[in-house]
Amino acid sequence: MVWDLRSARALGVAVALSMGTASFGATVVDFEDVGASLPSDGKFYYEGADGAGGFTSRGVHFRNQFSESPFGDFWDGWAYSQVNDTTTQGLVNQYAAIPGSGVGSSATYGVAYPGSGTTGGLSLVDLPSPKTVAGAWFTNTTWAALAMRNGEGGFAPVDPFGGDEPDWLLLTILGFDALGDPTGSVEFYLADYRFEDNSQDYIVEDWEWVDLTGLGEVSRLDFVMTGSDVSVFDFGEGPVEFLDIPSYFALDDLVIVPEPGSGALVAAGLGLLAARRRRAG
Ligand SMILES: [Ca+2]
Ligand SMILES: [Ca+2]
Ligand SMILES: [Ca+2]
Repeated sequence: MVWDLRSARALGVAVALSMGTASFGATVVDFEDVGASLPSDGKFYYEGADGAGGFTSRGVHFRNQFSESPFGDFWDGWAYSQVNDTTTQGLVNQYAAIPGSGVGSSATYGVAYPGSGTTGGLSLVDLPSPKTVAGAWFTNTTWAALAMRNGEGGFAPVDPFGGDEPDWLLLTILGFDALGDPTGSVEFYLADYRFEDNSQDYIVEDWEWVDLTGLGEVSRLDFVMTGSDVSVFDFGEGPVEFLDIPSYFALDDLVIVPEPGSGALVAAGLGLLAARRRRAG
């Protein structure tokens, strides 16, 4: 695919097209506002080590949690990052997206660790008021992509994806309304080797647009990751499946529709652009 590499600028054009006026713009949560402070303390990412509990980009809040312990530092939820390492596999490179930059070669993108063996609650995204989210661009992190491509040793080894094995890694995006009630869910496969024809098997390594209009008007988004490669543990409250593949994904350019009910228009505009790109490509 060609169109999924296009920039936030192209997105802006699509949104303007669908609205009929450029001044009636959607909010594009691109992380470049918060990214302007990087590097910070010599790091090209921010994971909440100051205990702030999250950060806000373009008015949208991304939760995180950071704690220090004798066993090392623990982080979950969201980080923003400008890390461009596409080759280092492992925890030391946990804040890198596999394309090596944000959408449209932008500097900054978001990285989430929604937890392994959870049903959500860690990688929360909160909107300032209920809105339709047109969609966002998603991809794998470097660590997860390389773990699937090459396999990985350690406590719960992962075999390389390939052959006839029907491996998969799935991101489920959950919507919630202002009362906290679920509005729906959208599934996006970050890797899918379940195809009978193995030439169709894939690991996502470019930014891909995911339409989220099906969630309706939401106040909150949450994220859950599941996959084929799991270990089962029981800590006394019943068996829980923990993902062996590093449980991370990356996100950039979350597009929020300005007015209720115009989500379909934005989606149509983006779809039109996608069709044009496909034909042109
Ligand atoms: Ca960006
Ligand atoms: Ca496997
Ligand atoms: Ca296959």
